[in-house]
Amino acid sequence: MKKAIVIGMRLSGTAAAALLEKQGYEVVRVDDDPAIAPSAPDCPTGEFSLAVVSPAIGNDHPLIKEAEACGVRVVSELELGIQFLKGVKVVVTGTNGKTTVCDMIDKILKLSGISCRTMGNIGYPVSQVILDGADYDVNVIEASSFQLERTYTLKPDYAVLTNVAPDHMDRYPDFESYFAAKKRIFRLQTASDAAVLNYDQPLIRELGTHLASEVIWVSGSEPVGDCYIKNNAFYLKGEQLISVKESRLRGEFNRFNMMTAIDVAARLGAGKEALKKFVREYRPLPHRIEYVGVFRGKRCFNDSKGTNVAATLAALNAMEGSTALIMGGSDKKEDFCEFFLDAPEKLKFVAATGANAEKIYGSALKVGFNDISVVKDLRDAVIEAADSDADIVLFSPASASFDRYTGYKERGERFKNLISSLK
Ligand code: UMA
Repeated sequence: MKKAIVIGMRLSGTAAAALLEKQGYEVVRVDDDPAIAPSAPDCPTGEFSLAVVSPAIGNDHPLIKEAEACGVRVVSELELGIQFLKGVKVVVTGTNGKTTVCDMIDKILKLSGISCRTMGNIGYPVSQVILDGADYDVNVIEASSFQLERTYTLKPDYAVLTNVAPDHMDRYPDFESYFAAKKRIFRLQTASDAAVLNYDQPLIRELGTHLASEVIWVSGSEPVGDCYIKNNAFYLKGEQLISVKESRLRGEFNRFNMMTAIDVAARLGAGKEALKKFVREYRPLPHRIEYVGVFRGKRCFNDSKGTNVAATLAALNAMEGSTALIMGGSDKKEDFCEFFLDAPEKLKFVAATGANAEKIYGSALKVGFNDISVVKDLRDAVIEAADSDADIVLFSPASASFDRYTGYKERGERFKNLISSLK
């Protein structure tokens, strides 16, 4: 019997192991958390013909190194799952906005009566979709850089790169390595596939000049693609679709996300009425610049999904008034000096909390931003931010959540609970 090892046993690992068993493999499950599974296999690594790694497992993990040294094929969970996917593959990556763009494409296609489902980094492993046994005309796959590593057969019909900025610098030696993982999305594409690219980022514009795929540009500033904004209205193929004002989404980046989704969905058969309905009705996903109510007279926004500097700057720019920002969490080796230098004037106060709070504080002072304090926990941060002179409280950590929470969702729920329970 063929033998496989699965490393990391939460959502991805559990689904991958079950899928492998269905394919006739004897599966050994391992995890560094002893409460979940043994940390090492009970047989020599050379006995495995395949190793499947969960996204959280870094390349320097000893079991990966050992498997490679023994000549074992090592693949990501995404690579395992996609081999069995039928239907069109829309794969979305990028530093920020990828979950939103996937969700938007999915919503438009559903409004158009096209069978589809979202999967991947959005929270549902591709392997689990295969196990579920349902086929979709369109698979909308959110792919993180972690999942794109160790993919070898991924050939999306549409490969979307929303944007790129430093992130996960705790995992990659440098920005180039992170970007290289993202670029794997285009590796096997040919002229019959499409790359949907951000025209406004020079790095991505340059990338577009040497891809084999057809390039579809999306721009927030120039009408270079099929979908663009002119005179405050969304246009598609030269025809006015709907006024931008009919959408309730905040921030330029959200309009960019919408243009991306409209363009891709229209190519997949979405009708004009469905596109208009989408613009009118789409609401932001939880934890993304989510309005959560008023506390001590201040409007409060939960942006717990703001896990890197670029995302937090985008959230800050979307605020309509002077803002007190709550930030901090587990550190991803980002440069917070840059953050304070780039922050708009509306940033009036920062309450830093979490594992990297002192680092954020030091960076702020270093570049002359002095309206900052380090606080014990999120509760104190909410109180300090609300009692500051700013009109708005924004919780957008620019950091991962794993110092105190299981993920950005739990962190965002905690913030929302504080806003509703504190007096
Ligand atoms: N583990 C080890 N050794 C390690 C590291 C982790 O054994 O060195 C174990 C942990 O003990 C744990 C398991 O691995 O049991 C965790 O693996 P995982 O985090 O990969 O867990 P999953 O539940 O499979 O979640 C993953 C994605 N997680 C990450 O990329 C960190 C989820 O994205 C994704 O939704 C899910 O697969 C389904 O595809 C989350 C995420 O934070 C939302 N993504 C990052 C982001 O969006 O920035 C990339």
